[in-house]
Amino acid sequence: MHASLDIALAAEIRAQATACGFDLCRFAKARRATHADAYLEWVAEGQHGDMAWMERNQDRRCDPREVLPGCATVICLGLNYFPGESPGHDDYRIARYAWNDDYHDGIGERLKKLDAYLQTLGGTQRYYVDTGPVLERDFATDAGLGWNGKSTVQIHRQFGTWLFLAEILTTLAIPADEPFGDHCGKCTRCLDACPTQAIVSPHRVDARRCISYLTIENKESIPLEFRRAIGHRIYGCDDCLTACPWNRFAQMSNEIQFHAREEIFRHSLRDFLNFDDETFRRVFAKSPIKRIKRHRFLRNVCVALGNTGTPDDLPALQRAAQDEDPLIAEHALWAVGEIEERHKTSEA
Ligand code: B12
Ligand code: SF4
Ligand code: SF4
Repeated sequence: MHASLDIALAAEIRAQATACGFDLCRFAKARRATHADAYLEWVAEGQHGDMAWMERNQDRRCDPREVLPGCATVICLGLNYFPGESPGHDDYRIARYAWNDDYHDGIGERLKKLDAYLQTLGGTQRYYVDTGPVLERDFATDAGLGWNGKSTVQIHRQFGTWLFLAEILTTLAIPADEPFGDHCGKCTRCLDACPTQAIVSPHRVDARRCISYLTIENKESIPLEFRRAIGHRIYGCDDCLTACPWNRFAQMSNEIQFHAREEIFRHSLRDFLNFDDETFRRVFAKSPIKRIKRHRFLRNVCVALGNTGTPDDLPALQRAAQDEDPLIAEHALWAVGEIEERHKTSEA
């Protein structure tokens, strides 16, 4: 194809991506991921913890051409989800991406629309948001959709860290964009801010130490060594994001769907202990929090209560310590012990 036609095609696809509701659209050449070896090492060292799906399909994850034969371009898309500051009290913290609806649903719809358009151009596509076998941040970095911060979070000069990523693998050959370059400089704020020292070196997170992993992906008991550091975070963690100076440019997302849902912030930690399955499913309908189910959510609530609770919380926790779910019972018992110990120390 003639070069100017290529450029016109790229501009047209970008315009369609904007029309579908994406804030950013850049192009990377489909090839073996630049930092594929970093991923292979990460898995070989067991830093993915129990996320067994990160071990599978390694060839596919390292190279989009293994996912889509004939793949020529990775279309990298970004969506600003910044919902602003916490709408209510600070009794508990929830990672910003979970302040409202699950992004997988809304973004999936947009990708479908863009795919339909690309089909009219003769392209064959696969599209993903989060759950596909794609090293999303590596291709975003190649495409100049921001850069990969030392926290491993993808940062954009206009939106800071508050970006969801998605991509479309396509057989269409679209001219690749230039990388933006690394703009972290000498800063180490994210490494210093991490409560569990999970950013073990620049661009490397040991998921087993990360509060996002411990409170969301981890299905088991939370290891004792991390419980106090979790503080009052009950779902995910944003500390390496909020620490990032590039967020001074962050702007509220245009999507109301990502703004804080009041219902999620209306409760006290202790209230959550009274949630039965039905209440849990109603309050967290469409929210990503629903994904961890009541028992893992209450596990997290017990840890937060253990760290911040007072003797007034003891009766509710003692009841939870009798819960038929052993995960809840064990964490509630731990919380009782922590509050009693703090109380004894403060009385002495
Ligand atoms: C597994 C996973 C996790 C795990 C592991 C995180 C991790 N750092 O690996 C856990 C559960 C801990 C997690 C946490 C979070 N996650 Co997550 N997660 C993923 C997932 C599914 C795979 C990531 C992966 O492949 N990890 C393996 C490692 C090796 O890859 P990587 O961290 O992406 O690292 C790449 C780059 O760092 C680069 N690289 C490596 N070394 C170097 C060196 C240099 C110099 C450069 C330039 C690049 C570079 O190459 C690596 C391999 O490609 C992606 C979606 C996807 N399919 O990519 C979402 C994703 C990364 N998560 C996301 C989010 C929002 C989060 C949280 C912010 C949620 C929260 N608030 O609680 C935290 C952030 C924690 C953090 N510091 O990363 C977003 C991030 C968006 C963004 N702007 O970066 C993604 C992209 C989902 C999405 N589609 O939007 N996550
Ligand atoms: S999300 Fe929290 S625990 Fe995980 S690396 Fe960032 S600051 Fe550390
Ligand atoms: S806090 Fe500093 S080092 Fe970390 S990602 Fe942001 S700019 Fe880079």
